[in-house]
Amino acid sequence: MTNPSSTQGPEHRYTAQVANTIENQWQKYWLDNGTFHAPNPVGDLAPAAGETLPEDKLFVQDMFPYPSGAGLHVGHPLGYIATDVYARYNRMLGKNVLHTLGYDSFGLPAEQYAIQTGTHPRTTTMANIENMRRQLGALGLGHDERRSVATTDREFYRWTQWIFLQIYNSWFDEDQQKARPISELIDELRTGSRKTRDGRDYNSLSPAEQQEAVNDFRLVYRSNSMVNWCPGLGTVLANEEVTADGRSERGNFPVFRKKLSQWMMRITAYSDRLVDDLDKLDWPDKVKSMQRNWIGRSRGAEVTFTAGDVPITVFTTRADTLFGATFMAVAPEAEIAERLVSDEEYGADVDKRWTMGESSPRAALAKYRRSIAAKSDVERQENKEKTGVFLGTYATNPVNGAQIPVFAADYVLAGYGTGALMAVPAHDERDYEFARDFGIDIIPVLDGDVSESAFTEDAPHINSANDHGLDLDGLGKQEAIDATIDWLVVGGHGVGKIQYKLRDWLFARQRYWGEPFPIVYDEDGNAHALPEEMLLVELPEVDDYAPVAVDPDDADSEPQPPLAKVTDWVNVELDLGDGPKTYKRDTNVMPQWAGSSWYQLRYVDPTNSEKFVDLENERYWTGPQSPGDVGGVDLYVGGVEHAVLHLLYSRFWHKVLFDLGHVTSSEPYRRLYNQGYIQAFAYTDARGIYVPAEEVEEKDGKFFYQGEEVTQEYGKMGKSLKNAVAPDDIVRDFGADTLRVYEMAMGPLDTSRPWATKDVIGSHRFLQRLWRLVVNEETGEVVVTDAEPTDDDLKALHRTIAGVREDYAALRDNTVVAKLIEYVNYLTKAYPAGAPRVAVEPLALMVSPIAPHITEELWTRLGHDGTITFAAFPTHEEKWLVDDEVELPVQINGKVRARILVPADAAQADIIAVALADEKVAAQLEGRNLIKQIVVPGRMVNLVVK
Ligand code: ANZ
Repeated sequence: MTNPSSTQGPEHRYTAQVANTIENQWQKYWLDNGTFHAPNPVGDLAPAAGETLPEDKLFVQDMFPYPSGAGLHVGHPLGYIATDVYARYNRMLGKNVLHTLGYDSFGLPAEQYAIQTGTHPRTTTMANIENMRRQLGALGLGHDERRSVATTDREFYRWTQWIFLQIYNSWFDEDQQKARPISELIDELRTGSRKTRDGRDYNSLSPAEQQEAVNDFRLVYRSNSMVNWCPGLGTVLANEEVTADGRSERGNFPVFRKKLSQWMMRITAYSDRLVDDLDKLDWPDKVKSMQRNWIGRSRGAEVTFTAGDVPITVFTTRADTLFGATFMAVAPEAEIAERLVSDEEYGADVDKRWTMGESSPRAALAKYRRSIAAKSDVERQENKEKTGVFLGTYATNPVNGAQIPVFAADYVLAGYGTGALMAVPAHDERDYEFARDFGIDIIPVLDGDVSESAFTEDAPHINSANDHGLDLDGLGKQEAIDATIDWLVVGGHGVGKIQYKLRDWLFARQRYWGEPFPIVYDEDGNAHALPEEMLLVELPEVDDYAPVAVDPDDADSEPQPPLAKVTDWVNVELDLGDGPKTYKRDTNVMPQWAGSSWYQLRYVDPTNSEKFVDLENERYWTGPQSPGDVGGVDLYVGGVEHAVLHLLYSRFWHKVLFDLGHVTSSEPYRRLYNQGYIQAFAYTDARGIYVPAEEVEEKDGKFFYQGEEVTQEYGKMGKSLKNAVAPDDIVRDFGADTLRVYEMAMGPLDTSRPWATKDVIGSHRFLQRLWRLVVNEETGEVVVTDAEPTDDDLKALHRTIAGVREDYAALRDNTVVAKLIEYVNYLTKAYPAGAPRVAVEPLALMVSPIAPHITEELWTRLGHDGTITFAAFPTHEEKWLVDDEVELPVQINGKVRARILVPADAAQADIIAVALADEKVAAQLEGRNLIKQIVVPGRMVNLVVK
């Protein structure tokens, strides 16, 4: 679609061509003059001599993009434009505004591309960044380009490795609830004021054992953990990357659950702080609750049952339902299953559904384990069909001595709680399904109906008393839980306990395009962290980026990362304090989340070669603003899809850095805003193949492509859906300002909306009208006059100012545009031949955050020097906001019977007079006595009659 106004009309009309010329000029001006350079308190970016640092500052940040080769479509910059508008508005309020955009440039796509083509990922990544910079640059985003970093920059990932070392060299002190340097731990272990994890005396250990004892505390540690191993891709995968049928989302290879030694980060140490500090953040409730659920703190109890002489401890949030526990279940792979499984044959009376057709529990357990090996946790939790085998063992319920069967069942997760549960089918849905399928008793202990499904609501307890002092009958939930836990504690059967769903962070990937670990191994295989001075550990150049290929179906294979092949890099001679020795480098790389876990801090001090960020710069930009404030970036805008992983990891890293005294803020992002998405229609033909959306025509509610009817669907925009619209094309056909206005006007920023190229012209026409208020389209002359504005003008102006100020501050740019359109229309109608300058200049200022280029141009034409960027945003005068007349409801005996219009400053007596004269009021009063008349100023008139 082209813009008709770009080719026709008077010479000085605002056309796409004019827009493009102006836009290029001003973008060059901004760059040449460093217009968006925000000064720092200290260091390279400190103000030049004679300049001062504004006290008031604002740090605005976007979730940075992955520089994909596909380039941008018009949906991508929605959030970037909104933050730019907000940043520009705040510059006009006199604030020092930090706004830039970096690139999250490590990661799989560049590496996959390298594997296919042999091009180095750095080459493709840099080219993609260049292309994105060009595309975004054309939109006039006011970024401080000096602060734009890429996570693949050597000067960036040096510090990512440095932060890794900080975390590695720390431990979490439970008593102080904070990270402390590992050296302080060693002191405490030596003096005996702290015990090793296994309780042994530190000083009696061998040096290797001491090392081990210290490693047990580190915030980074190696663990043998269950991972999703995908031999076909040669790497382990996150749960999210595995499909429901146990295959890799990319490549569709089999994925196996396997125990592998992996680097982990102890994020779970921070569970409580990560939950509790959410209350201090200005974030969408939805995101907060997603984080709460992800961390999943449950308060409950651990209860110990006994099976012969084997104790089975379970975690339960409902200790009060103990009398309804009719079986127990353990995770099939848990070690406890091994200890519980009976070596006897199944008795003849054992239900056939319980045995998988085997004659002994041991054989049944082995068979069962094989059948579930490939399932992920998510799948196991969700699977509707409950499966399991009887272990041939019975356990004693501590409250009533009942003998209940113990099963291995895969809906029990090995990694949660104790890996064992007491099943209360009457009141737990999963237990109910299992009991129903396996023919186990369902005993209600809450007064509700359990004939069809579990009763999970609150109700008084029933069937819940024993002869040993526990009587819950009639009690409500919390009282009963408290009473049960007290009883269990006294009898030594249990303790109160808090559980978390959060797991430690698997921090290693067997890939190439990521940050190498600053870790080496000595001859005995002991890991050593490199000293800071040995950073950067540069990613070596290789010819072959692929992981060593292994048989995709070989579950017993081990990952062999691409870096393992670079032997002259892997083997190094280093002096780590005890003379030169040969070491082997760790060949894993960090996950893509690493760089994004701290990039906001590098924006603050991008060129600092001494520190990752200077504390004084950090304090200025992200330090706490008031007592109790957690600090952080003032506004962070991005998609809700990052609600957990990225935003949890960055909070974790930030808190460690805070604990160690490297930053003054205890949270990375004070305020978070999730923008919606620009969506689009896509069309498929009869074969289900996408056809180019822009060539589809609509006739009577049906859609046609080259004469054939096609089907419309609505959703994402993307190259593969053939419905992507490139910002470049819209900029070419209408100008960047039009694109900006259109995207901001489409709807509230936090909702998703459909793109419609045909509607873009509306935004363009608005800018043309704005242009005409300053420039005569025929002659090019400036048309504003020195006439005095009328009262009506001033009212319209000041109302607009007051409204848009509020809207800009609240990121309601769509209503800003609506108000500005109204004001432009008002002036256009009132002054066909030229409006008063004092009514037009504030308009240019108000539009400039959204449409910066055209307003720079108009500002110059109106006779101002330099950029509009720092011109003061207009302020309103209160008196123009007061209405001359107000409408008041008239209530008679509490019911509104009429509405009257009175002068805003009318006296009470006059208001009553107007009210009584009103026809409807008069009709109501007829034949009755008025006994009371009250005027609530500005609000209403109240009459009482009898
Ligand atoms: C008895 C009971 C009765 C339970 C009842 C719930 C309802 P949240 O709240 O998510 O923390 N559970 C314990 N360990 C488990 C494991 N390893 N895998 C799967 N489920 C496990 O969940 C805690 C509840 O989940 C616990 O409380 C336990 O079932 C189950 F009416 O115990 B409950």
